[in-house]
Amino acid sequence: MQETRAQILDALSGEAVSGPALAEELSITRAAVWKHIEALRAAGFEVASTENGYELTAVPDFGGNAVEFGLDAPYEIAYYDSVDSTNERARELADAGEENVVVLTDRQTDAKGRLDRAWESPSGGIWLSILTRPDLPATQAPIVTMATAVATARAVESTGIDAKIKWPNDVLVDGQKVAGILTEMEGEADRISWLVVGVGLNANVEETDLPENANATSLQAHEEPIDRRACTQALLEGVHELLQTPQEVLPAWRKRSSTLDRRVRVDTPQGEITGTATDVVFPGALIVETETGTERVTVGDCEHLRADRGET
Ligand code: BT5
Repeated sequence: MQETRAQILDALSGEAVSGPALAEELSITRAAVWKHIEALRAAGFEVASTENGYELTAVPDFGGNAVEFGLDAPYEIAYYDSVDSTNERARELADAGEENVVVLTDRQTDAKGRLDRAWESPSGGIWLSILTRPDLPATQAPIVTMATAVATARAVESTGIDAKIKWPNDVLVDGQKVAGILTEMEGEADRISWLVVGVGLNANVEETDLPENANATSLQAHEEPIDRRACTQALLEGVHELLQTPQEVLPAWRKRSSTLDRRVRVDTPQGEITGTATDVVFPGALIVETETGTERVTVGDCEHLRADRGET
């Protein structure tokens, strides 16, 4: 958001402030204050003119300005009403040298899941990609994905809904997928150049707009209405906070895991592994006890098996 407008919003967050007082505080003219207030109104902020001065009475429901306002994380928001894929936009920003930018949109027309699968993104979801340049070797990138899964689960919890995480990074509500994460990066083995972590969270979307046979759900199906602005802020703040304290990521992940202590079948590039998932270890590998020994799985699609029904 434009710097002076952000300062005006900050100033108005507590109490009403008069035009002259704002002008003095920000070292701008009264006419400039008026122009900025008009621009904020046009952007959806409700600023009342009272006898005590300007008063902020409402913030837009969603959008770049809404999410940036009051956000306690160092990310700039690049908002689109509609975009092909936020990960694609973020990759372009990475190529242009940007960092700490979040591409956010209301709907996507060509969004991606892992392994070239498609991701349905109707209007009303929280579809975003965080572009950072973490000071990590490429091999440790999965910890960023794990942190994002925890932050997404916590953001869901902030709406009053219980969330679990299925390895590696699906967020589930009542056993159904409510969010997915796609991490992409570029760099040398010893250092990541850029990393884009994309999150698709089915917030205010109809379940009927989600793919059939995908066991998908939306937050809206469990609790209404979902405050997308607050939920997005919680998610971004959670990611930022966890990346400062990486040692907290796996304990928080384990606490919400729906995979640990279960029979699983993991489809990996090296073949299928079946056994009991016993732990997750840095930077995000799943430990599976199989009949022939202990396996440490770093990538793959995981299926939970029902112990009581055999491995079908
Ligand atoms: C994922 O892939 O779960 C990662 C999804 C990442 C999407 C975000 S949205 C913002 C950013 N921009 C992008 O272009 N992508 C990221 P995967 O584990 O491969 O799951 C994909 C499968 O989930 C599909 O094959 C469907 O079966 C199912 N699916 C598709 N859309 C879904 C949805 N909205 N909710 C739940 N399941 C869905």
